[in-house]
Amino acid sequence: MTRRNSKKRMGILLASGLVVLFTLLIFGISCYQSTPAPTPSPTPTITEVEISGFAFVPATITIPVGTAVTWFNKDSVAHTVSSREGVFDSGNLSGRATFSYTFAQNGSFEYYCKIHPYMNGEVIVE
Ligand SMILES: [Cu+2]
Repeated sequence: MTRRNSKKRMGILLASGLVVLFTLLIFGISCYQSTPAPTPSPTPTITEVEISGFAFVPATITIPVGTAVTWFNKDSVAHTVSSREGVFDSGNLSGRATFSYTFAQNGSFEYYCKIHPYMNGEVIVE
């Protein structure tokens, strides 16, 4: 083996090393650029219903089984949160008062205010 040959070898080694380095760099950049946009997190379950302006807001909510829902009476007058099937009934809920109920069964639960029967709401339990 001549001295020249070993120099050539060193050159090839260096060149291939550079190629590997360059490839890694390109790969790294492309990986960085192709990072997928973060998947939108699922909309959180609404478990709080406001009683505001003689209405349940939101009027309809969808929750998983076993979820507790809290109604918060933001009006200054009394309301009730009364299931149409008699599953739950808050009784008179004075202004600023809250009522909670845990839905252990799935189904659709319609409710209303006994004082103002035109106030309607629904809890869908999935
Ligand atoms: Cu009412």
